[in-house]
Amino acid sequence: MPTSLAKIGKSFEKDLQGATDEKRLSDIRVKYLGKKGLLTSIRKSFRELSPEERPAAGKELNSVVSKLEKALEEKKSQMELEKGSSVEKGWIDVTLPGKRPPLGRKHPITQTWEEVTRIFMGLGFDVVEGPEVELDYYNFEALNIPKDHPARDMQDTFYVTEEVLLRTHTSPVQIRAMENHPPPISIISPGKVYRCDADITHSPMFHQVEGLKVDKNISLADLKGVLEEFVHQYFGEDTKLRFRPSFFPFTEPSAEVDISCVMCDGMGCRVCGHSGWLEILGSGMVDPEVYRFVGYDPENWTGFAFGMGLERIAMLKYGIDDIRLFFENDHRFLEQF
Ligand code: 2U9
Repeated sequence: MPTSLAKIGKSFEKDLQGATDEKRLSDIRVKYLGKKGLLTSIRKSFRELSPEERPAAGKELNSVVSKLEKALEEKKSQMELEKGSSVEKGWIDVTLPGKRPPLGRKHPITQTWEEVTRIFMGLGFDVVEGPEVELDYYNFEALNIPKDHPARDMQDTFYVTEEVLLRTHTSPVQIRAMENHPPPISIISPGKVYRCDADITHSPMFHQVEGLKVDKNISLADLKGVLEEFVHQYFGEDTKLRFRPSFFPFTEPSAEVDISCVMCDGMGCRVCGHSGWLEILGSGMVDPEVYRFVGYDPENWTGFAFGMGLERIAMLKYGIDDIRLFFENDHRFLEQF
């Protein structure tokens, strides 16, 4: 009898281990504990034992039945637990660091915008923004570019109506600011501008920062000082500047500013066309004619202005050779900033 019980116990353990679902568990219960089950048939066989033998045999059998019932209950609870979520199963270590979602970053032009405005704010300039859809008057007329002026051909303009257009530079922002504020004034105007032009260095929409400072006794020396400080902060302390005479209808005298090539340090390379210099911006003393449009007295006030393309200075700083990369939103490009 004990041998037979031991055998049944072993067989039960094996069956239980192999049970993967509740149906199988129920079959095992029937096989061992059911009406015609193995242990039930052993209990029936006790009739053949003598009255003295029966109590001990019964006790041993009851103990085995209890063990089997307990094992079946435990297995059932385990199965129910496994059916729940990972947290219910108790398998998750909630103290482990979570999965970090991939983080976005600022567009390189936004970063350039912020860096440039930070530098000029440090030099005492306020930041002013204005409309991208402008009147012909603010974009051209008040900047000393009348309708028949040849300078209008310099910029291919997107016109909305005869008098309304997409601004071709942020200069109208400065005109509006001067109209509303008496001198002295010291502002920069970053923003989107539009020109009908597209190739590897030109985009129909690009970003500019223009600056304007009008005060008593402002001279070219002030302009040079401010631009030198900007270039040193943005491109590096060792960068050299060169002022070349130029012409703009709204500044007189005018100068274009070159910096020593950031790629070859002025030695001459493919990027600077072997000249050692890169053109980065235009500038000059505000033409007294512009003051007439905004009601400033050119006898009392002088000032300087400058303008630069954000894409251009970012391309030079980071060695980017195609402006379209800024607008394609290819993550492989954007991720590098
Ligand atoms: C006022 C008076 C004068 C702003 C200026 C430039 C020279 C200039 C270009 C640089 C590259 C535009 O992005 S670009 O194509 N700009 O060369 N801009 S002076 O002069 C002003 C502005 C406002 C009232």
